[in-house]
Amino acid sequence: MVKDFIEYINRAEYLVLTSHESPDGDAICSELGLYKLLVSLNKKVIILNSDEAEEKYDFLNTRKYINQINTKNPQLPERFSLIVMDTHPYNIGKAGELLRSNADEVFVIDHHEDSYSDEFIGIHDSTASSTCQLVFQMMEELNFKPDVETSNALFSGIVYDTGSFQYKKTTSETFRIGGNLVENGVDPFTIHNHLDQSNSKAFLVLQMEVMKTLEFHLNDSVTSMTMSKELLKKSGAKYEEGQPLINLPLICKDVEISILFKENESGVKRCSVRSKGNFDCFELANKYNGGGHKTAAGFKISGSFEETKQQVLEEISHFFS
Ligand SMILES: [Mn+2]
Repeated sequence: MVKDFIEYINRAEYLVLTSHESPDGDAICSELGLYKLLVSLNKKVIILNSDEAEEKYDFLNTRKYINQINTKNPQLPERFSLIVMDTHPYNIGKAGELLRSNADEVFVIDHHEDSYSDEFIGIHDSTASSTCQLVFQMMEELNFKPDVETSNALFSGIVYDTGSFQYKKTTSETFRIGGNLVENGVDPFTIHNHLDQSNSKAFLVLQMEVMKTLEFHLNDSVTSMTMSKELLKKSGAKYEEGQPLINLPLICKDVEISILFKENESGVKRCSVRSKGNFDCFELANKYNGGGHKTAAGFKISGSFEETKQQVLEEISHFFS
């Protein structure tokens, strides 16, 4: 798989790395990791996303390395080769049109379940815990040893996508890589402090407000919550900060599936679904042209929250019958 990657970057004059809308920990950190690898190979490379990275990732120097369309536009060459990370090339948000239409070629590095057509070459391993894991494996094959800054990023991305080495795709390989990164100088306690204990007050208020919307369905085995743009405004939190809230109801033993309806500042509505492992969230999201993994998936909504809620609960009810 690394052979394809090497051939791809050797053909490229200039590389642009991008990822999905509202980039999460794995998206940002895998970009940072690959950026460092490409720089070490003397490639011209830039990271350009549709949306800004959350503030809590500032300790990884995201402001220095990552650009955003509209707010922090970099000088792009006329033509370039694109690398899409942690998502499908059609899911890269408002930067998508510019990036796809000016890219000579597209390469994908991803671990989501989505099946890719032959349209795109890339590294796609849905058994990997995270895109950061795939990036680390590529580094190893290319004999690149990440420095502390890069190791901190990769470790953070893995921690984010595995729920601190606990979710379903966590394997001995994930721990081996985690161990390697700690040997490189990562301090897990410092990372925990940055990722889990550095949220804003607004996030805490948002959590309280979203929890007030909690409803139980199907004999308490399913919960739904709604994070509207009004709640974002009321709390002062940013949309991206609301991402972890979907996990809260899963602390309850009766709850198998958690659904979060969310709306960003500009009114784009999404539905996220999480399960404890028996219910296939990807299969559900796929019916609505979304994507993800078995235990975590999501899709965009065109109708109202209420309408989608009824449809989704109807779909899920078959699973419990
Ligand atoms: Mn990921």
